[in-house]
Amino acid sequence: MASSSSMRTPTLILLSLLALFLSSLNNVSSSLSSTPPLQFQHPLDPLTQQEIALIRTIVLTKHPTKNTTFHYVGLDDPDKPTLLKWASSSSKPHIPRQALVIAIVNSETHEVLISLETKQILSDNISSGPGSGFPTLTVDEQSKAIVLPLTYGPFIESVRRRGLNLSEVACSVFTVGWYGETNGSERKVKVECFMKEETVNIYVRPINGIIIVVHLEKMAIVEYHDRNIEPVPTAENTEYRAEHQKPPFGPKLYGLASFQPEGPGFKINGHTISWANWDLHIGCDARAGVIISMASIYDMEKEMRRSVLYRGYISELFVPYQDPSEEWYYKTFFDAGEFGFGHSMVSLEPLRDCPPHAQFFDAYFATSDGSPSLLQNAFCVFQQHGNIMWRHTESGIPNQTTREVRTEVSLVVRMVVTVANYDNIIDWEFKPSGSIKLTISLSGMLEIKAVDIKHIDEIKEDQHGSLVSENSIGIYHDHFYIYHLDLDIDGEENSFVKTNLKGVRVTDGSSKRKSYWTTETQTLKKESDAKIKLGLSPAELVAVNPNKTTSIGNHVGYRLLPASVAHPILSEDDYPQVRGAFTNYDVWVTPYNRTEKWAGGLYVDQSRGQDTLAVWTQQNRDIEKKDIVMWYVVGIHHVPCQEDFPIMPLLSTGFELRPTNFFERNPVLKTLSPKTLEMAACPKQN
Ligand SMILES: *[C@@H]1O[C@H](CO)[C@@H](O)[C@H](O)[C@H]1NC(C)=O
Ligand SMILES: *[C@@H]1O[C@H](CO)[C@@H](O)[C@H](O)[C@H]1NC(C)=O
Ligand SMILES: *[C@@H]1O[C@H](CO)[C@@H](O)[C@H](O)[C@H]1NC(C)=O
Ligand SMILES: *[C@@H]1O[C@H](CO)[C@@H](O)[C@H](O)[C@H]1NC(C)=O
Ligand SMILES: *[C@@H]1O[C@H](CO)[C@@H](O)[C@H](O)[C@H]1NC(C)=O
Ligand SMILES: *[C@@H]1O[C@H](CO)[C@@H](O)[C@H](O)[C@H]1NC(C)=O
Ligand SMILES: *[C@@H]1O[C@H](CO)[C@@H](O)[C@H](O)[C@H]1NC(C)=O
Ligand SMILES: [Cu+2]
Repeated sequence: MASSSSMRTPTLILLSLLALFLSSLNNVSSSLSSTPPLQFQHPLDPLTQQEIALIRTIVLTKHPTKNTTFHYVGLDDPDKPTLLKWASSSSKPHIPRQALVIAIVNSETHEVLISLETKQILSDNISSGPGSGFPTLTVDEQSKAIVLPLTYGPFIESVRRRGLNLSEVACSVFTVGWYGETNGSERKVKVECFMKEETVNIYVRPINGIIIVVHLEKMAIVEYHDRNIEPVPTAENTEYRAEHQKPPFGPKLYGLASFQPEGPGFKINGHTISWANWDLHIGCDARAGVIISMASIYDMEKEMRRSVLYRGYISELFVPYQDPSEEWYYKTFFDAGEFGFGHSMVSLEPLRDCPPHAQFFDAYFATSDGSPSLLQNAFCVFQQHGNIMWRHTESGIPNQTTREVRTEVSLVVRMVVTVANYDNIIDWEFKPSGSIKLTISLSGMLEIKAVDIKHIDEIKEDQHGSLVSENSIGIYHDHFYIYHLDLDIDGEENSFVKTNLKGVRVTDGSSKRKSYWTTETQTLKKESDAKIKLGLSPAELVAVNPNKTTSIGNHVGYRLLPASVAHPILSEDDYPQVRGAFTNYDVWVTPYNRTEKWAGGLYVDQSRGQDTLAVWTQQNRDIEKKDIVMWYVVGIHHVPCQEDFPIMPLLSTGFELRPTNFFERNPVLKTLSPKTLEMAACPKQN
């Protein structure tokens, strides 16, 4: 007895210590997981619950009808000069808050500007007529549209004819696009249905061959066709929920206990964050999702804070599918303008979507009746560990090996935007070296076309996609994200410099080499100079401050380190490409203009390409020594493969904004590696 209990006690102590440790971890993460109390209001802070409720009252007082629906409610951000003055003043004079509402009142689109101070409508304009496109769809009207087929006689008949169970049908809304119609248009969507029987992975079980058009103002089906073409793929092997999978599971992955001996590493004040040498503001908008503003970096050598990015966000996401058939041709989506990137944000799951110690932020958006709706854990902020910041091993000095390694820690802001089948994981990563790394990762489901083909040998004609499972074609498509990046490199007045790398042939016998390359620098003067297709000839693209140089004379700047290049392949005169003309170039530079926010236009649903970045830049304005905005397109051509089925592992791409002669030298030379503790291995509990 005595000997066995003395054997046992240390193990028990260890286990209870472990339990204590783990529960303290849980406490830390739960105490951090709610939005901190608002300590002060930054002029760019998102609308609060109370403000959205107030806006609703103000709008409905003017338009007291059940026919008023709210399609966008957001902060009307203050003028840039006003905001910069506010930021540089120590007294922080109050800036009156204003909101912009886009509402449809009796089928007319209103743009309502509201003062939240005086609680008054400052202006209420009706947007221009046919051809200008329609506002973002509301979640509410989509919810109403997707149940219409379930009580629609001809659809019930189509389902019965296919031998399907109507109770197992789930439908989804698709925008209709624009295909050259010149008369007026009405707000319509297409609805497509899927089988949810024996799976939650509805997108891989489409009921093909049916076209349903819903008129949104009438909220009724106005067009219906059934070509009754192909059988629905089976539910077999489509599940992704762990509890619906059969063993064996694997490969086994091992976890890591984590704690922060020195605290969280960042300071949060409302929506403003200070971390290491960075200060930034994180806003959140129904249309854009996360907006990074006024990111600045502290320069230890100059002993001053220096501006880098005034404002950055994803302005539009264009996803054209490549099947020209009657059932598919129209699938050319603009996820930000048609569905709202912010409205499509989803709650993040602690410890899975974001690591331990992440700080989560909630967001409020207006529903279609204008009332505020809470999205918990809308985005998160965390420190990312594990990479090397810089290193060297020096073995060239006899009898003296030198090794110097500095560990990197960076700050990540993350949101997930799920528009129907696809999940977009959007990261902003800030590094102590001054780099900002932007990563886009895709996950979720392919859009599947049902076919009567079980093996690639049976494919007789172009299926416009890849056979990814029996009876299932993953249709070819692209994802084009366009970032709005208002860089303010050490001040607003910037220029954009293109340094071409050009080959030189040695012809005079001066070298044993026959060729080499050198650089040729060009400051871009007009918008037309700055329409750049990457990958055709090598070039460095740098936003510089023409008035500021380093001590040895280089202009201070930030360089774009692009993602791998993917240009649109559609003809420029094809209707979707006219609407998505902002993808015709990879890089565009415009002079700052407060109204130029949405690269695909303010009203994108059924737009005709009249209000895109491609149109604005026809003004060919000066961009030299101006407050400039860089627009950068990140594209992915997606030829689906079997690994994308039934749900695709993350597919990532990204780019970097990197200081270039911004600092006098490596700015993290004297940044020491953080204290990292390696805990003794704890005994396994079993
Ligand atoms: C709603 O708008 C329609 C026209 O779009 C109009 O016929 C109807 O009377 C309106 N309903 C109300 C309650 O105002
Ligand atoms: C409404 O129109 C007026 C006059 O054209 C303009 O000054 C104002 O900015 C517009 N309001 C909005 C919200 O666009
Ligand atoms: C149809 O689906 C419903 C709901 O899942 C189920 O209760 C019902 O038994 C199904 N009917 C048939 C004929 O399979
Ligand atoms: C526009 O014209 C097409 C045919 O040219 C017609 O089918 C459609 O109904 C018209 N739309 C409207 C809103 O008048
Ligand atoms: C390096 O160390 C070895 C052994 O300690 C010694 O024999 C040798 O002379 C040293 N070389 C130099 C260059 O110092
Ligand atoms: C930039 O430099 C020029 C000439 O050195 C000067 O005239 C101008 O005011 C400066 N601009 C800014 C914004 O500092
Ligand atoms: C701002 O942009 C709009 C749209 O491109 C344009 O009509 C307007 O002239 C621009 N304003 C200025 C001051 O350039
Ligand atoms: Cu894809």
